[in-house]
Amino acid sequence: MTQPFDATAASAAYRNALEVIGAVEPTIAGAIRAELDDQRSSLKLIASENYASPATLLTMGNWLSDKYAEGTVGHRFYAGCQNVDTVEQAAADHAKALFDAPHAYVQPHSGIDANLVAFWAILANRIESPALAQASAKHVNDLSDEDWTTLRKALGDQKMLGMSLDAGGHLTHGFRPNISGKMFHQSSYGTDPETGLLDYDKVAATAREFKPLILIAGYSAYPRKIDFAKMREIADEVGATLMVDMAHFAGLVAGKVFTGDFDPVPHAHVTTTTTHKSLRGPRGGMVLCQPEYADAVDRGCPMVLGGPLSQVMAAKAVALAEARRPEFQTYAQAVADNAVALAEGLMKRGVKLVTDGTENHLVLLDVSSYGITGRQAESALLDAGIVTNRNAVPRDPNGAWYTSGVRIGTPALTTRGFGVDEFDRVAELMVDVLSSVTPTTTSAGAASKAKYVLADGVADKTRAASAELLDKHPLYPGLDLN
Ligand code: DSN
Repeated sequence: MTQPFDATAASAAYRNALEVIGAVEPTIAGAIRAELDDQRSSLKLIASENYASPATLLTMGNWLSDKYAEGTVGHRFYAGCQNVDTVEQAAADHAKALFDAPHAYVQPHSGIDANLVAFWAILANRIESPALAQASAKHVNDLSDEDWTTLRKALGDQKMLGMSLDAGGHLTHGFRPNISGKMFHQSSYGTDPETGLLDYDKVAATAREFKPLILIAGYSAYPRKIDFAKMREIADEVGATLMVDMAHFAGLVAGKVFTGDFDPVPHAHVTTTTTHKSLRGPRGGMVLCQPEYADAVDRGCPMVLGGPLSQVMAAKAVALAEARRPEFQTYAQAVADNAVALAEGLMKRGVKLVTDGTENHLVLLDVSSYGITGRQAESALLDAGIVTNRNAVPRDPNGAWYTSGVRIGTPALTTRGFGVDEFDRVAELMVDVLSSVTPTTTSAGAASKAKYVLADGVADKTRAASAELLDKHPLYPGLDLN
């Protein structure tokens, strides 16, 4: 499922690049080589990571990086941006075609940046404040103290409603330590305590009572799809703007696994995403929106973003071109099918999953029945060469640091070519490790939340079994740095 590439040409390109880099700073050339070895030899199950194609990766290492291009295509604050214009236009055109979106803004450097652009655009578009209108039209450096005082006052009265962090929402959806929780009065909707599923009637009831300016849908740890048509109905009923953060599942939208009511783009006023997770592009962000938000979205730089990273916009164009090929739809369907196989493989071996399954690319394990925390599970799995991340489960008694959960996903290993049988074997290996972990006891006699012992031989046995799977599906087949 790796994007096909010319291994001879890519090998020569990387060998030559590493020679040039190594002549200046061998430590860095060594770290780049070592990272490839590490990625090749571990079972990468982090739900938000993937393996971009050599074409996408190579696009980021060149002189486009040296060009400033604040502004938008054809309207730059710097001279000589004709090639960046070509790059940005190509990326936006691919994004619009891929997602059937009226407008695309490809400058955000990350998902958080994309969300900030969206927040600002929604405020600028929805709030009838002369100060906001003036601020949108001004360079950020030209805002007076008086402008900012008025803005803060106007912003302080606006409200955002998003999924709670605890239920799988993201920290930029109004979590207090994030700027979103400071810019807006915030409220959240959770999931049903029995099923773990989103209850749309409850979301509607909360929205009616809270009356948010922005209703956010999207998640980083909810293993189900969302009905965006229903979310739009709720937003319309209360006069909210529907913003969808599809960072995690953009690849499933691009690959036509999520269509109709489950495709956010036609239903949301503004859709944000990252480009590197299931979408398999470079690390970065993007905003798609309906025409009425386009002007305000395009003011993202310089309002909340620094100068665009032209080399990353170029890599977005390459990755989006790849995602427009029919093979990407096959890949996206395999990501979803593999997630079901992984979930079933875990459940049939006795693992408790949040929502008892999955409908997307991710699976959230509740490891408390093993008598361990998410942190102990994450560390023990890593000892055995299985890379995951700990994650809170709804109403987690261990909080967000130690947690009771482990979040895993299928995008990366599906790129390597793993299928349902291999994911069932991955489930078996994970269960072998989880059932061999014992928490150590603290000096006060309590079970530690961080320290543990993994039974002798389990790590080595798991690594050997993983190596068999990984050797069958090499990462970047034929790519040789020596
Ligand atoms: N870091 C991303 C994730 O892992 O979901 C989101 O911020």
